[in-house]
Formats: sequence, structure tokens, C-alpha cells
Amino acid sequence: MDKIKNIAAGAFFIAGLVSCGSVKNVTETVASQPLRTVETEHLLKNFKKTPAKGFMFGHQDATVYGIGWEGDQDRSDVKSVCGDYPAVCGWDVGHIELGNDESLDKVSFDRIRKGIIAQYLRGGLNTVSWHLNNPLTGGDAWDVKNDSVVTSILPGGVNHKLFLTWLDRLATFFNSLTTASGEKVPVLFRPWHEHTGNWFWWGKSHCTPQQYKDLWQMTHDYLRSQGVNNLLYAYSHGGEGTKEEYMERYPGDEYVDLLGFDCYQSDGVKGVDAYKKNMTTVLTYLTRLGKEHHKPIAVTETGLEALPMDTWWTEVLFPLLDQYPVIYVLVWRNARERPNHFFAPYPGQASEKNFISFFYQSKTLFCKDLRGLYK
Ligand code: BMA
Repeated sequence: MDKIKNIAAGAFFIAGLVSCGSVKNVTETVASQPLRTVETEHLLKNFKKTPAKGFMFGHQDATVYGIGWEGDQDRSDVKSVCGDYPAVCGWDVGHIELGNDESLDKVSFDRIRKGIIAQYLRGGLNTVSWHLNNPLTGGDAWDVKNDSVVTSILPGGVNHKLFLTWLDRLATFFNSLTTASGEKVPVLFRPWHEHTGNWFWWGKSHCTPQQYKDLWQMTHDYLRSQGVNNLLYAYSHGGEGTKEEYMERYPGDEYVDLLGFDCYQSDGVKGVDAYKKNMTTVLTYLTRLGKEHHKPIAVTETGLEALPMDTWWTEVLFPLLDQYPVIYVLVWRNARERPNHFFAPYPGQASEKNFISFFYQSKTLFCKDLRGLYK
């Protein structure tokens, strides 16, 4: 179904986005290496055109699997419900560091590469997170038994060399994202996320603020030294704490292109008030920080697991976002292997009808509403 009523608003958003002045082929160079490709530079300029007249809707692993299916060509639960792809596709490259063929969620990296390129060719945005293993213990990203993991991979640490081989594999993947005509696909990379919580080995109680900043800067600089010039960087905490806590581990304006946060409605229906309060608190300070640092802001992960509220889209999520200049919101994956671990509707799901109303709001942007994100 076409989102006729939305075209005007979507076109306005993008018309605004593309009118922001000419861009040199390469605006900055580091050690005579182009910092960013032309398309990546355009994406950044377009991100910075705020306040946006709408926000893009995103879904994790949107086109590789969903409820009751896996691997079907061009399929997406969101598209099955509303007729269009999400404007933003999220991906996770956990286990790429190990040299594996499949991600931690059992999606082949070849399939992820193809999905990223397809989303780019249809004019949409891709964002990549990284639930990488623990390089010290061999456990997963949630293995927090040892507090010296970050120290061990920084320069001088016992695992520094090993970690650079992990970054090499990541760099090879990012460098391989090229279209048939040879364009490198820009990606919003969101490493070291939810670091103000304690559930990942790079979390707050497992490294100092300085070590966290060093980790981020090392990742950024090393990928760049390997010719990775198609990334923008998103910094996102786990939705807890104050503005000061948000900034305590901030690696610096030159290392970050977008400010975001992850915040879920936990406790099902009961959690709605806490969710609204939390979202409002963070969105309020993030709006200010975005202005102060000249960075776009986004809700980089959110959702209500299993969607037990039929009207969640228009009565909870939309009114929250409507008040702030967020450029996108992304809901987490529709796991085909974990019952009830889904965050977007699928045909027959109870919130389907309400999602269609959300889709028809003039401020919600889906893939066909985007024109010129890379121009
Ligand atoms: C989590 C869950 C896990 C998954 C991980 C990385 O929130 O969805 O099942 O492995 O994200 O995608």
C-alpha cells in the first residue's frame, strides 16, 4: 500500500536535507587518507539538517528473518504489515571478530552484506551494532566475570595484538560493502553500546571513563587506518543516568556523529509509566546535548517485547517522539528462534492495525519517504 498522505512531509524532510550546500569530494583527510567517502559525507550533512520534519522508523534484522520465516527474498515483517520497508535497517556483526561465517544470531555475514547493500540501493539507512565476544575469557559479550578485559586490549595490554586482528576482520567486512557499480555503502556504526550499564564487558563498572574513551578512539582510528571510510559513529548509552553521566564517557565530538540511547518498555503493560518517564528524561537532555554539540539525536534501540499493548505505536511511542527532534527510532528484532522475542508487528499480530495508523502519520518516515539521503 502506498503512503500517499505522507509523501509531502517525507519529501519536505529530504528536500530540506539535500539543500544544505555543496560538499567537496573529501572534506577532511587524515594521513592523506580520505576520512569519509562522498556518500558518507552527504549522509552526515543530511543527518545534521535539524530539526527534521519527521523521524525514520527502523527495525533490527528487518529483512533476513521474522516471525515464521527466514531467508525469504525481499521480505520484512514491517513491509508485510504496512507495504514499505523500514527506513532504517539495523544489523549486528557479533562473531565477525572470530572469523566466523555467521553472526551470533545465526545470520551469515554474506547475507548481512547483501541486506545492507539492498537497503542502500532502495535509499534507506543501515546501522550496525557489535555484540562481540570477550577477548580475555573467550566468553560472550555478556561475560562480565573479569574487570580487566578493556585494559587487556588497549595498547600495552596482553590482548592488544589479538584485538587488532579482530578489528582487521571488522574492517574487511566494512570495506566489502560495495555495490555492483563500485560505490561503498555508508553505515552508521554503533560500537560499545549501553556502556553505562554493567551487562557488557565494556560496561561502566568494568573500565574507567578514560579506558572507555581510549577503547572508542582506538577502534575509530584503527578502522580508519585500514581504509574504512564509509562509517559514521553513533554513541548510545543504556538509557540510565543523568546528562552528566551520559557525557562522562563521551569520546569527543570528533569521534562521534550521532547521539543516541537504548531504552525499552520492560515489565510489559505495567512498565508503561516508567518507560514514558525514562524516555522523557533522556530525550530532554539529549535534545540539549544535540544542540550543544551540533549532533543529530536518535532512539537507537527501543521496543515493547511481544507487543501486549494493541495501541502502543500511536498512544505510547509516537507522542513521546513527537516532541523531540529525533532523526530515527529503531525497534529490536523479531527473533524467529525465541518465542515472544519480537518488537515489530507481523501480519496477524495484535498491534498490526495500530502500526498502520502509525505508518500513516505524516512524521513517520519509511523507506519510500526517503529521497536523497546520500546526495
Ligand atoms: C539481544 C537479544 C539476543 C541477541 C542480541 C544481539 O537483545 O535479541 O537474543 O543475540 O540482542 O542481537
